[in-house]
Amino acid sequence: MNIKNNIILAMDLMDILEAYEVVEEISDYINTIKIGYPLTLAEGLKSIGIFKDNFDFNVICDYKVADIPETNSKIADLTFNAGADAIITHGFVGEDSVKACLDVASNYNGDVFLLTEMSHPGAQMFLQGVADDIAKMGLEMGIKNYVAPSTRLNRLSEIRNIVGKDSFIISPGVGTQGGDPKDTLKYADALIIGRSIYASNNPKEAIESILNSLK
Ligand code: O7M
Repeated sequence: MNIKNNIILAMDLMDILEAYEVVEEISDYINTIKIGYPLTLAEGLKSIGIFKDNFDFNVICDYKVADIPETNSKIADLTFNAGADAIITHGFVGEDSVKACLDVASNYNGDVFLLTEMSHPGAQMFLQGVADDIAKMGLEMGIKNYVAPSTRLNRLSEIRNIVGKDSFIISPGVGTQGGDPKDTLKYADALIIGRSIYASNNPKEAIESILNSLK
Protein backbone atom coordinates (compact mmCIF):
# COMPACT_ATOMS: atom_id res chain seq x y z
CA MET A 1 0.00 0.00 0.00
CA ASN A 2 1.31 3.44 -0.89
CA ILE A 3 0.97 5.53 2.29
CA LYS A 4 1.54 9.26 1.88
CA ASN A 5 4.05 10.68 4.39
CA ASN A 6 4.11 7.24 6.05
CA ILE A 7 1.22 8.30 8.28
CA ILE A 8 -2.06 6.47 8.70
CA LEU A 9 -4.71 8.44 10.54
CA ALA A 10 -6.44 6.29 13.17
CA MET A 11 -9.87 7.86 13.11
CA ASP A 12 -11.57 6.80 16.31
CA LEU A 13 -13.94 9.72 16.66
CA MET A 14 -17.46 8.38 16.85
CA ASP A 15 -19.30 11.06 14.92
CA ILE A 16 -18.88 10.99 11.15
CA LEU A 17 -19.30 14.75 10.76
CA GLU A 18 -16.60 15.46 13.33
CA ALA A 19 -14.40 12.84 11.71
CA TYR A 20 -15.01 14.38 8.28
CA GLU A 21 -14.02 17.84 9.52
CA VAL A 22 -10.73 16.60 10.93
CA VAL A 23 -9.93 14.68 7.78
CA GLU A 24 -10.76 17.66 5.59
CA GLU A 25 -8.24 19.77 7.52
CA ILE A 26 -5.39 17.34 6.99
CA SER A 27 -6.29 15.70 3.71
CA ASP A 28 -3.29 17.30 1.96
CA TYR A 29 -0.97 15.33 4.20
CA ILE A 30 -2.46 11.84 4.19
CA ASN A 31 -4.02 9.34 1.82
CA THR A 32 -4.71 6.50 4.24
CA ILE A 33 -7.15 6.21 7.12
CA LYS A 34 -7.75 3.41 9.60
CA ILE A 35 -11.20 3.08 11.05
CA GLY A 36 -12.22 0.58 13.67
CA TYR A 37 -15.10 -0.33 15.92
CA PRO A 38 -15.62 3.12 17.48
CA LEU A 39 -16.57 4.81 14.20
CA THR A 40 -18.07 1.77 12.50
CA LEU A 41 -20.33 0.81 15.39
CA ALA A 42 -21.40 4.42 15.80
CA GLU A 43 -21.96 5.27 12.15
CA GLY A 44 -21.97 2.02 10.21
CA LEU A 45 -20.01 0.54 7.34
CA LYS A 46 -20.99 3.53 5.23
CA SER A 47 -18.09 5.31 6.96
CA ILE A 48 -15.76 3.42 4.61
CA GLY A 49 -17.45 4.81 1.51
CA ILE A 50 -17.43 8.32 2.90
CA PHE A 51 -13.63 8.40 3.05
CA LYS A 52 -13.24 6.61 -0.25
CA ASP A 53 -15.75 8.68 -2.20
CA ASN A 54 -14.84 12.10 -0.82
CA PHE A 55 -11.08 11.77 -0.34
CA ASP A 56 -10.10 8.75 -2.41
CA PHE A 57 -8.23 7.44 0.62
CA ASN A 58 -6.98 3.95 1.27
CA VAL A 59 -9.29 2.67 3.99
CA ILE A 60 -7.90 0.09 6.40
CA CYS A 61 -10.57 -1.52 8.56
CA ASP A 62 -9.25 -2.35 11.96
CA TYR A 63 -11.74 -4.99 13.02
CA LYS A 64 -9.08 -7.13 14.71
CA VAL A 65 -10.85 -10.15 13.34
CA ALA A 66 -10.50 -13.04 15.80
CA ASP A 67 -13.11 -15.72 15.27
CA ILE A 68 -13.54 -19.14 13.72
CA PRO A 69 -12.79 -19.25 9.98
CA GLU A 70 -16.45 -19.26 8.91
CA THR A 71 -17.23 -16.15 10.94
CA ASN A 72 -14.01 -14.43 9.88
CA SER A 73 -15.05 -14.97 6.25
CA LYS A 74 -18.37 -13.27 6.85
CA ILE A 75 -16.76 -10.30 8.61
CA ALA A 76 -14.14 -9.92 5.88
CA ASP A 77 -16.71 -10.22 3.12
CA LEU A 78 -18.91 -7.49 4.59
CA THR A 79 -15.87 -5.28 5.10
CA PHE A 80 -14.45 -5.58 1.58
CA ASN A 81 -17.89 -5.42 0.03
CA ALA A 82 -18.36 -2.06 1.75
CA GLY A 83 -15.26 -0.78 -0.06
CA ALA A 84 -12.38 -1.37 2.36
CA ASP A 85 -8.89 -1.73 0.90
CA ALA A 86 -7.58 -3.76 3.81
CA ILE A 87 -8.65 -5.54 6.95
CA ILE A 88 -6.68 -6.13 10.14
CA THR A 89 -6.86 -9.59 11.62
CA HIS A 90 -5.56 -11.05 14.87
CA GLY A 91 -3.01 -13.81 14.51
CA PHE A 92 -3.46 -15.60 17.83
CA VAL A 93 -6.58 -17.38 16.54
CA GLY A 94 -4.37 -19.47 14.26
CA GLU A 95 -3.68 -20.24 10.65
CA ASP A 96 -7.16 -21.37 9.56
CA SER A 97 -8.85 -18.22 10.85
CA VAL A 98 -6.23 -15.96 9.28
CA LYS A 99 -6.46 -17.87 6.00
CA ALA A 100 -10.20 -17.25 5.91
CA CYS A 101 -9.50 -13.50 5.82
CA LEU A 102 -6.79 -13.94 3.17
CA ASP A 103 -9.12 -15.97 0.96
CA VAL A 104 -11.85 -13.35 1.07
CA ALA A 105 -9.35 -10.51 0.58
CA SER A 106 -8.03 -12.14 -2.58
CA ASN A 107 -11.56 -12.18 -4.05
CA TYR A 108 -11.60 -8.40 -3.73
CA ASN A 109 -7.93 -7.73 -4.47
CA GLY A 110 -7.71 -6.46 -0.91
CA ASP A 111 -4.96 -6.60 1.69
CA VAL A 112 -4.76 -8.29 5.07
CA PHE A 113 -2.66 -6.88 7.93
CA LEU A 114 -1.68 -9.43 10.54
CA LEU A 115 -1.60 -8.11 14.10
CA THR A 116 1.34 -9.59 15.98
CA GLU A 117 1.93 -7.84 19.32
CA MET A 118 -0.16 -4.94 20.61
CA SER A 119 1.08 -1.62 21.96
CA HIS A 120 -0.66 -1.37 25.32
CA PRO A 121 0.86 -2.58 28.63
CA GLY A 122 -1.59 -5.51 28.91
CA ALA A 123 -0.19 -7.02 25.72
CA GLN A 124 2.77 -8.16 27.80
CA MET A 125 0.54 -10.49 29.83
CA PHE A 126 -0.33 -12.98 27.12
CA LEU A 127 0.13 -11.74 23.57
CA GLN A 128 3.83 -10.86 23.77
CA GLY A 129 4.65 -14.48 24.56
CA VAL A 130 3.27 -15.69 21.24
CA ALA A 131 3.89 -12.63 19.05
CA ASP A 132 7.07 -14.01 17.48
CA ASP A 133 5.26 -17.22 16.57
CA ILE A 134 2.40 -15.21 15.09
CA ALA A 135 4.88 -13.29 12.94
CA LYS A 136 6.55 -16.56 11.86
CA MET A 137 3.16 -18.02 10.98
CA GLY A 138 2.40 -14.94 8.88
CA LEU A 139 5.67 -15.28 7.03
CA GLU A 140 5.03 -18.97 6.33
CA MET A 141 1.57 -18.08 5.05
CA GLY A 142 3.04 -15.53 2.66
CA ILE A 143 1.54 -12.52 4.43
CA LYS A 144 3.22 -9.26 3.49
CA ASN A 145 1.55 -6.79 5.88
CA TYR A 146 1.94 -6.65 9.67
CA VAL A 147 1.02 -4.53 12.68
CA ALA A 148 3.58 -4.24 15.51
CA PRO A 149 3.98 -1.81 18.43
CA SER A 150 5.86 1.48 18.49
CA THR A 151 5.74 1.51 22.28
CA ARG A 152 8.35 -1.27 22.59
CA LEU A 153 11.02 -0.72 19.97
CA ASN A 154 12.91 -3.86 20.96
CA ARG A 155 9.80 -5.88 20.14
CA LEU A 156 9.13 -3.95 16.95
CA SER A 157 12.69 -4.58 15.86
CA GLU A 158 12.44 -8.29 16.69
CA ILE A 159 9.24 -8.61 14.68
CA ARG A 160 10.94 -6.80 11.79
CA ASN A 161 13.78 -9.33 12.02
CA ILE A 162 11.30 -12.18 11.78
CA VAL A 163 9.16 -10.88 8.92
CA GLY A 164 12.13 -9.47 7.01
CA LYS A 165 12.81 -6.27 5.16
CA ASP A 166 10.43 -7.06 2.31
CA SER A 167 7.40 -7.14 4.61
CA PHE A 168 5.38 -4.03 5.33
CA ILE A 169 4.91 -3.08 8.98
CA ILE A 170 2.51 -0.43 10.25
CA SER A 171 2.96 0.64 13.84
CA PRO A 172 0.49 2.07 16.38
CA GLY A 173 1.25 3.66 19.73
CA VAL A 174 2.99 6.78 18.44
CA GLY A 175 2.35 9.98 20.39
CA THR A 176 -0.30 9.61 23.07
CA GLN A 177 0.80 6.07 23.98
CA GLY A 178 4.44 7.17 24.12
CA GLY A 179 5.99 5.89 20.88
CA ASP A 180 8.40 8.18 19.02
CA PRO A 181 7.65 8.73 15.32
CA LYS A 182 11.24 8.91 14.06
CA ASP A 183 12.53 5.96 16.08
CA THR A 184 9.52 3.87 15.06
CA LEU A 185 10.22 4.45 11.38
CA LYS A 186 13.66 2.85 11.80
CA TYR A 187 11.78 -0.45 11.91
CA ALA A 188 8.28 0.24 10.60
CA ASP A 189 7.13 1.42 7.19
CA ALA A 190 4.28 3.60 8.42
CA LEU A 191 2.90 5.07 11.63
CA ILE A 192 -0.67 4.69 12.86
CA ILE A 193 -1.54 7.91 14.72
CA GLY A 194 -4.87 8.77 16.28
CA ARG A 195 -5.40 11.09 19.24
CA SER A 196 -2.22 13.14 18.75
CA ILE A 197 -3.86 14.34 15.55
CA TYR A 198 -7.64 14.07 15.80
CA ALA A 199 -7.88 15.14 19.45
CA SER A 200 -5.56 18.10 18.96
CA ASN A 201 -7.02 21.62 18.94
CA ASN A 202 -5.33 22.05 15.59
CA PRO A 203 -5.01 18.76 13.69
CA LYS A 204 -3.20 20.43 10.80
CA GLU A 205 -0.50 21.86 13.07
CA ALA A 206 -0.31 18.56 14.90
CA ILE A 207 0.43 16.57 11.76
CA GLU A 208 2.84 19.25 10.49
CA SER A 209 4.76 19.05 13.73
CA ILE A 210 4.94 15.25 13.48
CA LEU A 211 6.19 15.53 9.91
CA ASN A 212 8.82 18.08 10.97
CA SER A 213 10.00 15.75 13.71
CA LEU A 214 10.67 13.12 11.03
CA LYS A 215 13.11 15.33 9.12
O1 O7M B 1 -2.73 7.16 18.51
P1 O7M B 1 -3.81 6.54 19.39
O2 O7M B 1 -3.27 5.92 20.60
O3 O7M B 1 -4.94 7.50 19.65
O4 O7M B 1 -4.52 5.42 18.51
C1 O7M B 1 -3.89 4.24 18.17
C2 O7M B 1 -4.77 3.44 17.25
O5 O7M B 1 -4.13 2.22 16.94
C3 O7M B 1 -6.13 3.07 17.85
O6 O7M B 1 -7.05 3.01 16.77
C4 O7M B 1 -5.90 1.69 18.41
O7 O7M B 1 -7.08 0.94 18.42
C5 O7M B 1 -4.90 1.12 17.40
N1 O7M B 1 -3.97 0.11 17.92
C6 O7M B 1 -3.21 0.34 19.04
O8 O7M B 1 -3.23 1.43 19.62
N2 O7M B 1 -2.39 -0.65 19.50
C7 O7M B 1 -2.27 -1.84 18.90
O9 O7M B 1 -1.51 -2.68 19.35
C8 O7M B 1 -2.98 -2.08 17.73
C9 O7M B 1 -3.77 -1.07 17.22
C10 O7M B 1 -4.25 -1.28 15.91
O10 O7M B 1 -4.37 -0.45 15.08
O11 O7M B 1 -4.47 -2.55 15.64
C11 O7M B 1 -4.55 -2.93 14.36
